[in-house]
Amino acid sequence: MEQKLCYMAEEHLGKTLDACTNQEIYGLLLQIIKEEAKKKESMQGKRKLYYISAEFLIGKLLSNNLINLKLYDEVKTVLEKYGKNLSEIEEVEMEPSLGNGGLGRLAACFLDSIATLGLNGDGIGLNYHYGLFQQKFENHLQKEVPNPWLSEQSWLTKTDVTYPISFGNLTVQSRMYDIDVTGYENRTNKLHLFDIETIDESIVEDGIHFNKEDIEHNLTLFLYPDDSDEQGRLLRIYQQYFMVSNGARLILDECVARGSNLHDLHEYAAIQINDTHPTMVIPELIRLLTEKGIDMDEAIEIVTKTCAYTNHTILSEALEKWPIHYLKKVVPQLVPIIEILDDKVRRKFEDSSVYIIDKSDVVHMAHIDIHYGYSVNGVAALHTEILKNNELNNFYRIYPEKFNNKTNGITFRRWLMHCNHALTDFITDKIGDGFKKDASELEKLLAYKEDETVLSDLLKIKTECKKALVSYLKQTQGIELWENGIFDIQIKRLHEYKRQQMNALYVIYKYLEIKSGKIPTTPINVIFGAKAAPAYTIAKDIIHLILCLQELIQKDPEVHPYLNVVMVENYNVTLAEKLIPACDLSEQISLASKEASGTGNMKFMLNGAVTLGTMDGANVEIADLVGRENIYIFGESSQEVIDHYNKGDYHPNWYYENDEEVRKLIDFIVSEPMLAIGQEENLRRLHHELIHKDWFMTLLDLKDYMKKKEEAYADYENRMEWAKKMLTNIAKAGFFSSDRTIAQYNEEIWKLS
Ligand code: 26V
Repeated sequence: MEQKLCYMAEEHLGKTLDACTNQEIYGLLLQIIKEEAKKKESMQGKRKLYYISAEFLIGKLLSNNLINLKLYDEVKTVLEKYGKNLSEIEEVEMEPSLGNGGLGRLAACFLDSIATLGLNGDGIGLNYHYGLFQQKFENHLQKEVPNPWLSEQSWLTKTDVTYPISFGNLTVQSRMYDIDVTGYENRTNKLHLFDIETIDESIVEDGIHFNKEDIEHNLTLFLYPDDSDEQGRLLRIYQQYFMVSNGARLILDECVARGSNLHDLHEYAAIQINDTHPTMVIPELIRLLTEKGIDMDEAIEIVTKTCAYTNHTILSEALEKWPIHYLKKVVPQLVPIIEILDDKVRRKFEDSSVYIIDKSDVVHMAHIDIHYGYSVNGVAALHTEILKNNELNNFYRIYPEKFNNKTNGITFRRWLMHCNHALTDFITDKIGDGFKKDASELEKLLAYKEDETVLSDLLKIKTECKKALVSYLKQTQGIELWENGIFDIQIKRLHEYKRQQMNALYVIYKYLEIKSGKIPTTPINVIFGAKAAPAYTIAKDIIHLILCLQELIQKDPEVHPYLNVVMVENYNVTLAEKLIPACDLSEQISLASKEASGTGNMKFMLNGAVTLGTMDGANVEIADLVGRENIYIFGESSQEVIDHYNKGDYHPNWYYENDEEVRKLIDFIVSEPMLAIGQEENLRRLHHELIHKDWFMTLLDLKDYMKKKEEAYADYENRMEWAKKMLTNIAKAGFFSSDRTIAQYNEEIWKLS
């Protein structure tokens, strides 16, 4: 490696290695990694998986690829010899902005595990030039600006694959770009990202605004462009069809090249539809097959044997439905096919709730997936049960055999080996490195549960991670944290169901407590990270509340030494990698039944944080694994919550009127000191919302939450007992390796040969 790097520096840059800039070294490593990855490409496997997703939140790739190619230590040592620092070189890399939240990050973890397990499977998505917006804070408000992450030196490789893609009113020419997906000591797969060459970044002006009708120039500019108007919604359909039409053509071309006669397509391909955004791949494949001479009924059957659907949410606003006149405008060629698919359903079933096109002429995308796919899965045990028994019960009764659960997972390469070297070394030292390939081996750590030396070493590692975070945030965002304090962290998309507002109300409680002289034994850092969808008013008001509290507390010398509240700007994968290792208390406080799984909860657990959470999503499985003494559970159960919705008997006003303490916390939002810092309109709107609407029931669980959190903070003081909880959480995290999840997808859904 030393020779190679030195040679390349001379050859390409005419310099010695020590004279190269970090940017230049990054460029050299990029090239080396691409060469090494290429050596591990493989044609093995007849049936191939295609994972189609609107999002792939892959994070920076340099270290990840070095780890997976087993080059990390060697490269690091060589660079050190020449006075270079790998983590500084990492800072040069821009984080790809190809995802939004859990769904996109899951897709990235899955690609890593698919390659690691040696499975033949590629990702298919779009190459958004400005990705998801970049978040800025101005006057305590979120402002959105473009996120130009693409640069000259890039992991993308331009390919020769290009297709003409026709919409109702225009045809565009696509181009495929590939990113290598390196498996841990295994094969290299690909992430195929489609783009158009006529894209014009200069049409974006004033934040993230642009002409939404200028499809030839805007198609792949942004992930989830604002859909608060019709043009925005049409643009989403243009994007989705562009993604799946390219994907379908690629799949057919590849399968034919591998020997398929298309009648046997399902023997060559399994297509996993990641939520409903890629649903149009079903009618598109049917269309392409019939174009090639296969008759409609057979085409439908072939596609049904090939496609499988994953549901990631029960929130009705996220279950996509498109008025048929939108589809007629953007993709008229699909409309007759969707009508045939609907017609077949109507002939078979009387229950109109399972129709594809409803009586208002709206197309229910998930219904297409369920009728015309062979598998429907939820992403955690509880979520799948809710789908079967509530949300999708009418479908479950028709197709019980299609429904299955695949509890989510995370790749330990990124979420342990890359983001927490100290903990990885500590574990390796205790139980060997078998856990890197077989995560269940982490359980061996339980042998050290009573070993005080080991436990105090674990605490020391946590302290080191806190120090690293403190200095990183100081340097990059000018944020001050108490390194000797508790690190209480909530990082995830901002949504009312995730209840960041409940955490903020606790902050108010703590602020008032300290003001009244009740000083916490250990200083507390409450850290938030979250982007709100640009058109989601209340979510943005919650950000405003948190930023105002941040300032209020920072400027209050009575309180600030003991309580510190911060919201990191532009929360992304890179920040998550720094925040998670430093965390003591992991906030997973969604309203029970609403969080399909959560995957941050798993990352925190693996890094030795203890969860404070509701019995929701995968928290339920975490609680089962670690036992109630190693997790802080509060709040009403999913069944109780579902009953409240059914009966319509939750009235936040009741809590406000009848509980003086709750009223005090809520009224603080519009108190004088808050109004002196923030915008009256935003604070009043949120105040009103919490009292009169509160669709996600913040006040239902608030008191219980506050009590549990106090209990957790108190337990933190007994360091040895806390360290035992940490160790147990790490030891039991093995189940949440995405290698396990992917092995199950393969055994039960994909059956790749
Ligand atoms: C839906 C929509 C609807 C239109 C506006 C933009 C938009 C963006 C994303 C979505 C899909 C939401 C589904 C989602 O992200 N679900 C999350 O999936 C994670 C991985 O399975 C899971 O851990 C989280 O609990 C779940 O919320």
